Amino acid sequence: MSEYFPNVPQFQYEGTGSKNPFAFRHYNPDEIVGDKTMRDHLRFGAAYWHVMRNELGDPFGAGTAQMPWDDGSDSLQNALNRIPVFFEFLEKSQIDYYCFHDRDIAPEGATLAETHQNLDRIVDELEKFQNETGKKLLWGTACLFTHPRYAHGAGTSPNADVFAYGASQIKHALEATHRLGGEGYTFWGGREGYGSLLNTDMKRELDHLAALLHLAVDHAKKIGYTGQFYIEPKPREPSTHQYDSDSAACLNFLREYDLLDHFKLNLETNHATLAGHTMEHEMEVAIAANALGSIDANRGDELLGWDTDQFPTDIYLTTNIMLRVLKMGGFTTGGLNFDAKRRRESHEPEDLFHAHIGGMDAMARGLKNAHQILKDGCMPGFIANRYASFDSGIGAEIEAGKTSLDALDTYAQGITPPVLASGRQEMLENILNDYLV
Ligand code: XUL
Ligand code: CO
Repeated sequence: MSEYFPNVPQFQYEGTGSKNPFAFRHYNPDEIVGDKTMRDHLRFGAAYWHVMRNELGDPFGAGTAQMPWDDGSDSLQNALNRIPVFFEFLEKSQIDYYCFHDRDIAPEGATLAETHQNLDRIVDELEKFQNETGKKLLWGTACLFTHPRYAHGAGTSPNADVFAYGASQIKHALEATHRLGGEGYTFWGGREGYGSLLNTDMKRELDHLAALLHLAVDHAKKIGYTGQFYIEPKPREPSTHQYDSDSAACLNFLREYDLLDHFKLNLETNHATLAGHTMEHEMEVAIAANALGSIDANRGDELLGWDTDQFPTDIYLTTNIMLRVLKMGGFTTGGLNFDAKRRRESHEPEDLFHAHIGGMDAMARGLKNAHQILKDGCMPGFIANRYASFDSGIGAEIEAGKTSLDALDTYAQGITPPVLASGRQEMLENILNDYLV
C-alpha cells in the first residue's frame, strides 16, 4: 500500500509505560474483556467527512488542513485519489470500520444521472479497497443538507421536487451502502426542521419526513438490504429547531409513524449536550425502548455553545458510555464512529492520527472501567436494591398491573408512613471515581 503518511507507523499496543505517541496504551485490539475482544466490543469507525473532507475552516477563516494528496478540485479523479489515502489511514490506525455521506466520497455531476454514475464509480473503488484490506462499512448516508437546493430541508422541504431529489439521492446512497455490505444506514436530520414557525406547516413537514423514511424502508426490502436503519438526534444547528431533537423526540416520532420496528438511534455525544442532556441520559432513553443502535463518539466544549465535534478524551464520559453499551449487551450492527474533527490549529496530516489514537485509548479505558464496575456488581447491585420493594408484595402487584386505586387505598391506609432510604448519590460518585484508571 502506498505511503501518504510516511512518518506514521501502524499503531501497536505498547501498554501504559510507552511514550510512543503512535502506540496504543490502552486499546489492545485482541485482548479479551469479558466475553469478547476489545476490537469486537468497540467496533471503531472513522468518518470519511472528517478524515478526508474536513478542511478545518470555521465561520471566521478558511481551512488550514494540509492535504497534499488532494488537488482541491471537485473532480471524480480527485475523489478517486482520496481513497488509497483513507485506507492507509484506516490500516495504520487499526480502525476496522468507516462511515460516509454520498457527497463526501463522490462529487455531484452536471446532471443527477451523472451524479449517480460518479457514486457508482467510487463504490467500485471502495469495494476493491475493502476487499484488499478487510475494512468494513459501519453505515452510509446521503448528504441532504449541503447543497443550496436543501436550504429549506429535504424530506421537510415545502418544494415537492426537492423531496423527489432527496429521495433519488437516498435510493442511490442506500444501494451503495448495500453493495458495500454496510451494516447500517443513517438519517441525520440535517435541515429537517425550521428556521421560523411563521412560514412552517409543522404537521405537514413531519408527515413528509415519515413518508420519506417509509419509502427508504420499502426500498431496502425491495433490494434485499437487511442492515439497520438509524436516526441521529440533534436539537438544532443548522436549523433553529430540528424535528429529531433528542432520543425521546425521535422515539415518539418513530412510534407515531409506525417506524419503530425499522429504526434504532445513532446517538452523538455533542448532540446530546446541545439538547441539554448528558450522553448517559440519551443512552438510557434509547436503551429503555430497545432502540440504541450506534454511537457517534465525540464530545462538546462547555465553554462553546455549538457542535465542536471534539475527540472524546474524558475518561469519566467514556466509562459512562461504555457502562451503557455493556448494559445493553454490546453493539450488534452499531459501533463507535468518531464523528470528530481536529482543531483548526492541528492542521498537519499526523494530527489525524493523534486525534484518533487518543479517542480509541479513551474509549478502551472506558470499556475496561465499565467492565470492572459491572463485574464487581456493587453499583448495579445498589440500583437493584433501591427498587426491591417492587420485587414482591404490593410492589410486584403494581408492576404486574394487578391492582387498583381501591386496593391501593385500602393498602395505604393500613401501613405506617413509608420510611425512605438514602439515594447515596455522593457515595456512588465516590465509588465511580475509584474505578477511573
Ligand atoms: C452532524 C452530524 C452528521 C451525521 C451524519 O452534526 O453528526 O455528520 O453524523 O450525517
Ligand atoms: Co454525527
